[in-house]
This record gives sequence, C-alpha cells and structure tokens, in this order.
Amino acid sequence: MSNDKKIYTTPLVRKFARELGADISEIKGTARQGRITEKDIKNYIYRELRPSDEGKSIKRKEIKSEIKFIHSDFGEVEIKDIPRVKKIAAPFLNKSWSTIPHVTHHDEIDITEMEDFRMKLKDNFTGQNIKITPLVFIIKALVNALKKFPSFNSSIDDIENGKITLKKYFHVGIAVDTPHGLMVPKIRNANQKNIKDLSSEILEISDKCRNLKIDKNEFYGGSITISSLGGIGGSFFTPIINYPEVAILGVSRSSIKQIYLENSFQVRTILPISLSYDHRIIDGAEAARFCNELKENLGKNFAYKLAI
Ligand code: CAO
Repeated sequence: MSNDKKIYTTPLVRKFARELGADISEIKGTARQGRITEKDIKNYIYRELRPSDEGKSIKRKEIKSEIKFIHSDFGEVEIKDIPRVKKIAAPFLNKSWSTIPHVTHHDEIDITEMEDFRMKLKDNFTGQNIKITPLVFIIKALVNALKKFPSFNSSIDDIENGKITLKKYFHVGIAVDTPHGLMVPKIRNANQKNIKDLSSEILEISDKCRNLKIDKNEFYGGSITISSLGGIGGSFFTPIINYPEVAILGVSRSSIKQIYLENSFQVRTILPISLSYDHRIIDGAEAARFCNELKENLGKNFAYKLAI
C-alpha cells in the first residue's frame, strides 16, 4: 500500500477488497472526496480479473501487465455482436494457430505466358472471349504439385499414435470472402475438372457462401486450401492453416515487373505466393521444392497443358 495517498473508505469496504485480493491503494474512489465504495472495488475487479477461455479467473498478478483499462475510459465506444460465421470459425483458427507450428514460405512465380494464354481464351463454340481468373490455373498447378508431394495432402490429427493420413483425393478448399465472414468450401475432385468447370464451380460455391446457401458439409474433408487475395491486393501474407489440413497456399496480386533474365531486363508478370505449412510434417526444403513445382506448373511450359 502506498503511504503518500490517503485512502477514504469504510472498514467494511477494506475487508471486501482484502477478501477479493484487490490492492485498495490502486483503486480510484468515485464517491465524495474520492471515497472508495464497494462498487469501485467491483469495477476494479471486473477490469483486472477477466475470465480466461475456460471461464475461470486468472490471478490478478498474471494479468497485471495486460489490460489495465477499459476502452470507454478513453472515449465513446460501441459494443457489437461478432458475426456468427466469425464466432464459429474462431475456435478452429485458435486451434490451428496455437497447436500447429506454422512456417510461411514466400516466393514469386513468373506467370507471363500463363497470363497471355488466359487473356486469349475463347469459347470453342461462340468464339467469344471467356473470363477465367488466375485462380483456376493455380488450382490446376496445385493439384499437380500435390500428386508429387503427397505429404501436403495429409492430416496428422493422430500425432499421439504417430500416424499420418495421406489423402488420395484432391478436394481443394477455396477461402471465400463474404459479408458474414470467411468461409472455406471445397472443390471436390479438382483433379478431374477442366478450367471451365473449375471456373464455374468457384462462381457457384462463392455465390452460395455469400447467400448463406452452402451446405455445411462442404466445409469439411479438404486436401489443402487456397486463400487468394489476388482480386483485392497486397503482396505476401501469412495464411493460417485450415486445420486439420497441413498446408495453405496464399496468393497475392500479380504485378508487372522488370526482371533480369537471360542477360537482359525483361518485363514479366510476377505472382507472389505464400505457402504456410505444418513444420511437424513438412520441412522447409520440402516446402521450397513444392513451390518450385508450382513455378514449373504455372511457368513457361506448363500453362497450356494444365488448361486442358
Ligand atoms: N493477380 C491479379 N489479378 C487477379 C488475381 C491475382 N492473383 N486473382 C484474381 N485477379 C483478378 C481477376 O482476374 C479479376 O479481374 P477482372 O475483374 O479484371 O476480371 C479480379 O481480380 C477479381 O477476381 P475475383 O476475386 O472475383 O475472382 P477469383 O477467382 O480470383 O477469386 C474468390 C474468387 C472466391 C477466391 C474471391 O472472390 C475471394 O473471396 N477472395 C478473398 C479470399 C480471402 O478473403 N482470403 C483471405 C483469407 S485469410 O483471412
């Protein structure tokens, strides 16, 4: 207790503070002449002893270095409900972030030829230009890479028994931004679909998500997830693995850059990617090789083959 501050209160309130383990010298009284009331003690406890995740109290000392104020102490605030979808997703994100040792590998892919090809795509019947986003090619490239690197298409939810589940299917999750929050429906058997099918399926599932028409079973049973911010912007980020998957591919917005290639500067279209992976099962070298494979699959020689 500090000696240089006179404390005005009743013995009963002092006892109340002692019982709750509150240091009365730290409490600001709100009654006349700064007198401390029982309500001041309660408010102080409310601020200092916030419930933990399990609903139990954390000891005051443990959180002393954390929040020492409430936001409304500093000005007007508004308390709103967190959207339902975000509330549902929160424990999954928590589990992933707190239990998976994430590493994110960043890389850049030269997609100049792929983009030329994509811009020239025409409908076979009408001859009209068709609009297919880079994401569709990325799905194709990713599936090809998964075939070569099966550990990226796995789950290790039975780690205690030392077991890994390798999936023989290719169900690619697509993170969809909706007004209700992020949703991750799956494109089932992406290996069996051509770019046109994939393109219309992305439109269909993202539309269903945005209109809350998607079946919740579509959120389960994935191989790997793509989180594409390419339509929005940015270069490089650290996507959180969609548990129980072991990797997620973050895609940012491509840009035109001058690159030194074959003894000269050339203008190329460069796609930034960020691959987060579970370091318990995937090593850094494997992640780098996986990204090299993606580069091959989206690079000069592969765009045409993948499109078929
Ligand atoms: N680089 C440059 N341009 C890109 C691009 C990229 N990597 N990816 C898409 N684009 C372009 C598209 O070609 C399209 O261009 P036009 O308007 O000229 O035709 C435009 O950006 C918009 O594309 P899109 O976002 O509508 O379509 P998509 O197939 O790329 O993505 C979907 C579909 C569902 C993934 C997307 O709408 C979406 O929701 N993205 C957000 C995902 C997200 O929030 N991730 C973060 C998760 S972690 O919190």
